[in-house]
Amino acid sequence: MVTPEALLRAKVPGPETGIEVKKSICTICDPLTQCGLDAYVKDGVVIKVEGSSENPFNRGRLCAKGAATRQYLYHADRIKTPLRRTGPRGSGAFEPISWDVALDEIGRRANDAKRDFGPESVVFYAGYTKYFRPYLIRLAHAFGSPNYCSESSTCNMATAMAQKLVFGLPGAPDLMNTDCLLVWSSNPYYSGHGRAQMIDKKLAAGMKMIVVDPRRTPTTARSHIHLQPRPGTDGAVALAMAHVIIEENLYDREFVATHTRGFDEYRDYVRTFTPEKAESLSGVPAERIRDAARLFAHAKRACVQPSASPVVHHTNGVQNYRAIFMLVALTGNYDVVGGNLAEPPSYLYVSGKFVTREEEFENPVPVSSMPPRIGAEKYPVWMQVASPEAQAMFLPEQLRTGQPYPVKAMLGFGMNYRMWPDSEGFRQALEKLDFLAVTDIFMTDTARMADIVLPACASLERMELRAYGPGYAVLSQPVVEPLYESRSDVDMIFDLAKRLCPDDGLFARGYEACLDWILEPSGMTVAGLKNHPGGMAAPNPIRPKERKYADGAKTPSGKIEFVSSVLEQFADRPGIDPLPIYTPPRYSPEGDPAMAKEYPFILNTGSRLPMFIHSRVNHLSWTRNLRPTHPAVDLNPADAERLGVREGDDMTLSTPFGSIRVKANPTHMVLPGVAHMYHGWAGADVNSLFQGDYTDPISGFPGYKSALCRLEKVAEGR
Ligand SMILES: Nc1nc2c(c(=O)[nH]1)N[C@H]1C(S)=C(S)[C@@H](COP(=O)(O)OP(=O)(O)OC[C@H]3O[C@@H](n4cnc5c(=O)[nH]c(N)nc54)[C@H](O)[C@@H]3O)O[C@H]1N2
Ligand SMILES: Nc1nc2c(c(=O)[nH]1)N[C@H]1C(S)=C(S)[C@@H](COP(=O)(O)OP(=O)(O)OC[C@H]3O[C@@H](n4cnc5c(=O)[nH]c(N)nc54)[C@H](O)[C@@H]3O)O[C@H]1N2
Ligand SMILES: [Mo]
Repeated sequence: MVTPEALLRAKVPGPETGIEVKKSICTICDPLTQCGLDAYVKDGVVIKVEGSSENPFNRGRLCAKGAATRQYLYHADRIKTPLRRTGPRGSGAFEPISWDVALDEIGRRANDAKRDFGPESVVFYAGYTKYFRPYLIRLAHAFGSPNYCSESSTCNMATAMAQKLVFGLPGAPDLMNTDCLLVWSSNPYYSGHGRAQMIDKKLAAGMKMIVVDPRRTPTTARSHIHLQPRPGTDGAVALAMAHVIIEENLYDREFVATHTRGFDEYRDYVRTFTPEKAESLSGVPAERIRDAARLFAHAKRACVQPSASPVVHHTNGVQNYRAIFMLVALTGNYDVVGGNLAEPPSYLYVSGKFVTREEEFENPVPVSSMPPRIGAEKYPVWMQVASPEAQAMFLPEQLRTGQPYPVKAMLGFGMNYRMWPDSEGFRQALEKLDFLAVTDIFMTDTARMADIVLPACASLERMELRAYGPGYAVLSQPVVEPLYESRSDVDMIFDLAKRLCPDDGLFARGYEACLDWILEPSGMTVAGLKNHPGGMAAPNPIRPKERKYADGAKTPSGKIEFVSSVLEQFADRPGIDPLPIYTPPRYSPEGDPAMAKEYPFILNTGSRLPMFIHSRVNHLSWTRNLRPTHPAVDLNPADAERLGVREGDDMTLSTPFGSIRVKANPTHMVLPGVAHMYHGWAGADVNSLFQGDYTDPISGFPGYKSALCRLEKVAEGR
C-alpha cells in the first residue's frame, strides 16, 4: 500500500498530497528560449519543477539553469523590500522603505531632472530581461526621453543590422524545411536546447550541416563540415566561399541579375579572395572552404543560422556578417521556404505568426521630435538601421563629459555594469549620475550603486506574454505569490507612469487593458489566454509570404544590396565601406602585430557555458557545482603544457589594460593560441580588461571576442 507520506516524498500531485501542478514559464534565458515550466506547488511553495510537455520550444525538457529554479527563487540574496541608500555608493548600506515612498522619490527625481536638464537627461535602461520592455519603452517615450537603451547594444541588434543592410529585413533560418544548415557561430546545445532538439531531428532526416566555430562543441561534433577559423576572421572565410561559388558558377544568376545591387563590384572584390588567401588569414584549410562552399551552393535549399553575438562581438563584426549573409543572396536562398525567411516579429522579438501592436504601443510620441539619442553622433548607422534605441556603449562617455548633453538620472531595470567593456570605467561613470534607481531580483554590485533599489519578482511569480515560433502564445500566471515585498517590473512601470506621464490614457487603464490593446489584431485576448494556462495556438495564424523582395526590398534601393546604399552615406568614416571589405580585428595578430608580440593569445570571452547565463545564476550552488574550476580560462592542452599549468592552477590573464587572476582549464575544445574566458565574475571580471571604445564602428558593439592577452602561471604560494 502506498502511504500518503510516500506519495508526498515522491512529490506526486493530487488531493492526497495537496500538491498542485501549475503552468508557468522559465525566463532565466530570454528570448526564443522561454521554456514552458510545470511548477509543483504545495502550501504556496514550489517544491519541484519540470519542463511542460506541450510547450513547442522545450517539449518537456529543462536545462541546468531551469532545473535550478527553486534555488533561484528561494535564494537568500533576494532583495526583500524597496531600499534607500544610506551609505556611500557601492557600500551596500541601505534602509528599507515603503513602495509608495520609493516610487514617489523616483518620480520626483526624474521629474526634477526633466525640469532642469530636459527629459533626454533621464535614461531608461533594460538588462537582459525582456518581458517588461514594451512598457519601459513607452514610459521613456511618454515621459519625453529618446533614451531608452538596453543590453541589446551588445546583443543581436548588430546581427539584425547586417541582415537589414543586405536584405532590408532580417531573415530567420527556416530550419525545419532546409536541406543544408550553415551554422555560423552558434552552439544551441549549450545556448538554446529547443533549437538543438530540432537540429537533431533534422539531421536524422538527412539534413547536411556546416558549422563555423573556432571551438569544438557538441554542434561541431554533429556537423558534416567544421570550419575552425581564428576568432574574428569570419569575413575572410565567407568571402572565399563566395569566391568559389562565383568562380565555379554555382550562384543563382537570375536572382542576382533581377534582385540585387552592386554585384559587379562585389564580384571584383571577391575575385581577390581566394581560399588560399582566406586560409592564411583564418587558418581554415583552403580545401575545406571549397568543400563547404560547394555543399552550401549545391543544396536545393540552404540557410544560414546566425547568432545574436559571437560574430558581431568583433570590431569588424557587421562587415563579417554582411559577407556571410551575402552567401544566402548569392544562392537565391533569401525569403524562400528552407532558406532565410523574412518574418516580422509578433511580440518581444519572436515571430509567432500573429500580428500585434507592440511597436505602436511603444511609440506614443515620435522619437524624431526629441533630441538625438545617446550615441547618435558616434554610431550613426546604428541609429539609422539598427533599432529604436540609444547605443548604450556611448553612455559612459556621455556621463563623463556631459557631451553632447548631460545625463542626470537613470532607471535601470535588471542592470549589470559588469557586462560592459571597461566595466570598472562604466561603474565609475555611474557615480556621475545625480540619481540612479535599480530594480533586480538579487542584491548585485550594480544595485549597491543605486539611490533607490526595488525588489523585482521572478517569472514564476508574475504574468507575462510570450510568442512562440509555430504560431503559439503563452500568458503565464503567477504560480506563487511574489516573495517578500517583491513585485513584477511591469507593475512598477505602471505605478511610475502615474508619476512620470500621468496624462497617458492607455497606461492609466492598466496592464491587462494595455495587453488587450497590443493583442487586438491577433484575435487573442487576456481573458482567452488565461483559459489556456499552458498556452494556445494563435487563431488564424498569418501565412508568411515568400519572396517579398520581388515587390521591392526594404533597402533604400529596393534591391538586395551587395553594395550598401546606407553605408555609402557614411563611407568617409574609418571602418565603414559599402562593400563587405574584410579587415582583421583591431587587436589581433594581423591587426596589431606589435601588440601581438607582447600579448600572444587571442582573447575570446563569453562563449556560452551550459550552466551559466551571464551573471544570473553564478551564485547558485546547483549550477556552480557543474563546473568546479571557476572562474577559469579555457586553453588548449598544448598551450597549457608549454606554460607548465594543469587544471586548477592559478594564472594571470592580462591585456595592455589590466590583469585578472584565474584558474587554468586545459581543454581540447579550444584552438591553440586562443584563450576563452567567461564573463560576469565579480572577482575575475574579464570585461575590466577591455577598453570602452574597442567597438565596431558600424554597430558600436564591443570586440569581446577578439582581443589580445597574455597568460602566465602564478608561482606557487603567490
Ligand atoms: N565579455 C563579454 N561580455 C558580454 C558578453 C560576452 O559574450 N562577453 N555578452 C553580451 C551579451 S550577448 C549580453 S545579452 C549581455 C547580458 O548582459 P546583462 O543583461 O547585463 O546580463 P546579466 O548579468 O544577466 O544581468 C541581468 C541582471 O538582471 C537581473 N534580472 C534577472 N531577471 C530579472 C527580472 O525579471 N527583473 C529585473 N528587474 N531584473 C532581473 C539579474 O539578476 C541580473 O542582475 O552581456 C554582454 N556582455
Ligand atoms: N547557457 C547559456 N545559454 C545562453 C546564454 C548564456 O549565457 N548561457 N546567453 C544567451 C545570449 S544573451 C546569447 S546572445 C546567446 C548566444 O548564443 P550562441 O550564439 O550559441 O553563443 P556563444 O556560445 O557565445 O557562441 C557560439 C559559438 O560561437 C563561437 N565563436 C566565438 N567567437 C567566434 C568567432 O569569432 N567566429 C565564429 N564563427 N564563431 C565564434 C564559440 O566558440 C561558440 O561555440 O545565447 C543565449 N543562451
Ligand atoms: Mo546576448
